[in-house]
Amino acid sequence: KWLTTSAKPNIQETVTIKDNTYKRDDYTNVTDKIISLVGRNLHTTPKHPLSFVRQKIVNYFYKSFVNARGNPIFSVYDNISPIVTVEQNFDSLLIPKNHPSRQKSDCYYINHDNLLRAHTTAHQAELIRSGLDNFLIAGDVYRRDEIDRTHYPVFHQLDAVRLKTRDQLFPNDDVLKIFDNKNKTCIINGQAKQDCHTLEACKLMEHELKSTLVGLAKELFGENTKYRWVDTTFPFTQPSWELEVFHNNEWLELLGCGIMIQSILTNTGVTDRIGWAFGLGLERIAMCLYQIPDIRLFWSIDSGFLNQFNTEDVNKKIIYKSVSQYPQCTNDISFWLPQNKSSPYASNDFYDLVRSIGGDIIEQVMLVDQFKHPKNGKESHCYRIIYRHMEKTLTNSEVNVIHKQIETAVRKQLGVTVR
Ligand code: FA5
Ligand code: MG
Repeated sequence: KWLTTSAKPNIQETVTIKDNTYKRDDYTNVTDKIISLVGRNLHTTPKHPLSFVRQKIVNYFYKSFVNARGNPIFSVYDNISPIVTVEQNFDSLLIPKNHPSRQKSDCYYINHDNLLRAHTTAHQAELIRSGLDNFLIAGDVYRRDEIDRTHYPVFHQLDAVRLKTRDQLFPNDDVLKIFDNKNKTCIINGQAKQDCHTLEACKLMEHELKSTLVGLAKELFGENTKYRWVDTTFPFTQPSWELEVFHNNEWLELLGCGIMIQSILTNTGVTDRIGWAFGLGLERIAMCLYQIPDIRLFWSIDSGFLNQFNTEDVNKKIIYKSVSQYPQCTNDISFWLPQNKSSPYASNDFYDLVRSIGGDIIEQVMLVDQFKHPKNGKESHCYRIIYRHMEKTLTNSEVNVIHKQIETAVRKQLGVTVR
């Protein structure tokens, strides 16, 4: 008896995700609600809209890049565990130690060393090290963020990497080179190429990357799709761009991309290739393609949603028909923030708590008022919580029960004083 109890791990000191157990520490902020979503694999669920979008993109790459025998050259990884190390998610991509994307307020950390990946780019270095030149990675990614119709703490990304040797980049040419050590910084259209690359290698890669992605946008949204390139920066590419498409009268950011920073390749042992890479979000594309109004719907197990995608044909034109919009219920909550300087209050902690308790009936949480008392310096926040069920009308008393639970939980767990 004595033996069995002492051999059991203390539940409070560990986190268990998909049969793996991790030690908790002061970095642990992953919630039970989030853990419950690990392994749903919507991107590979048959007849799911996110799976259709993944298949359409994979098919486009299969047909666009073939070898001399007509076989696809891209391989696809869509089943890699989302539990990654800090090294995979950040260090291997040269993301600086003080970069905001590493903050506890933005990521779901399991502990100091492990987190739920914040992008599928987390796997690019290990796949390159394993010897691959052309691959796609699709998977679920986890970010602490605001709550509204286009943001959910779990969404899905698809990344691509393509590496080319000198001979592949400049076929039938003996003179042109990828690398040039003497070359100085060179600014093209406001963006510097990497010093180690020749201008012609960088430009040729940019051209293949951009024409591939414009081709993809047209494949998904139609030949007449309006698009534009926007300069941006990522720690792991240079130059870097975002592709935006014009949809429903607004510009929508589809993806980020660029020429891979050369030292990412040399760190994996690749010294003779130049690479391009991109990462896109599957939800945004699916929301446009099928006119799905709210990102929570992808998680619905209601037949009213799923039956509308009940087809074997990934290219079938489907327009989602709203199962009539059920009414919203709005309820505000105001509280004084704790004045503990060592663990400062973060809105994302509140958003997670609301999501943990209210689940998918939380449509949106807005910070509607902030106030600092002029005399005692105490700060208060007022949030508006919008409740709406996707499949039925919520009653006031149902909402009140949950709202009360939220009040109790914020008082206990965040140390605030509800006003
Ligand atoms: C990245 O995640 C980079 N890893 C992309 C990348 C890969 C750049 C390789 C260069 C080379 P970003 O955070 O911007 O970048 O996200 C990429 C795409 O994911 C966005 O363009 C968007 O389509 C989608 N996305 C980002 N955040 C969300 C969100 N909260 N909800 C839904 N989709 C999102
Ligand atoms: Mg972005």
